[in-house]
Amino acid sequence: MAVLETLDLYKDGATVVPGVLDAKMLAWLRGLCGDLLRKVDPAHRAAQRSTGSLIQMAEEPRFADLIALEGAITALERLGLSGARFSSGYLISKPPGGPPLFWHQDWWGWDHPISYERQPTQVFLMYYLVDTTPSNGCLRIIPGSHLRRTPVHDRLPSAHNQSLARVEDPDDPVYGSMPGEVAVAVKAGDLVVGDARLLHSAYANQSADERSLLTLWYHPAYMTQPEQLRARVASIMRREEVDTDPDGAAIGPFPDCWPADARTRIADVVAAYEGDAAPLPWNREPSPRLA
Ligand SMILES: O=C(O)CCC(=O)C(=O)O
Repeated sequence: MAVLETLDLYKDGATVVPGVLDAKMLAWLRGLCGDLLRKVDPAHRAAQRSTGSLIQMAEEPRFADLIALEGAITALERLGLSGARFSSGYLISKPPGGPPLFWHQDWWGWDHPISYERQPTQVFLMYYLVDTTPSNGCLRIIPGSHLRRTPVHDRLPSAHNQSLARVEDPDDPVYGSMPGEVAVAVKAGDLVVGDARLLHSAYANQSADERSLLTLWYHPAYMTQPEQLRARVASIMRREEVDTDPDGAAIGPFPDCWPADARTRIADVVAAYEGDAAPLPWNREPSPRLA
């Protein structure tokens, strides 16, 4: 498999910013995530074999310091992504022996013309808590697939579904190698920034250790994004998306469900919306309109 030495966010759809988490923050996050993962229900693990267990950050106010992390906001600014606001995040853990993640892209706003512009409207910030390689389940991407339709788009079903998450058919090509794939191996504490439109996936975890990842969604230039988009983003953040996020309703509206001190720490970075525009319709079908 190919490994590119450097990745460009705009050209390739993702990039790596080294060492954004210092040793102290990394150790603290490993402790916190280890505690949370010990409580994961085995039934959830079975239902989420491909993705790995998913724990919403909205469930744990101690993630406030990561959501508002200055080093990450500065890294985004240096990448030309100022004014980014947070909507949601997950602790994703792939246990030893965990299968590959299915190929997918995460953008849901394909009905809006902004989806076809070079500047991303939604990016993931991924922090792996261990060094990653293709042997323990590192990220893999199809460079350029955020802006350009590729043969891989035509081989994929529409986004996530339960059968894919359970790996009911391990021979489905959606888990396999794809033409043009590139491995994104990182050091623990590096930050991977990626465009939500990018086709990506992760290798199987063939190691003896858990491969944990904290992934957070941010929306650059949020206050100048179209109102319909902001209305949808804010509704995702408040966990109102019961169709697409069945666990969300149980947690309660975010960030209101957090204690006041944690809410204060993230106040400047949350994707609030007070207007009355109708939310943009949810459409995760990778668009045939891509060039
Ligand atoms: O588990 C990984 O490495 C990638 C996770 C991912 O693709 C996602 O959160 O959309």
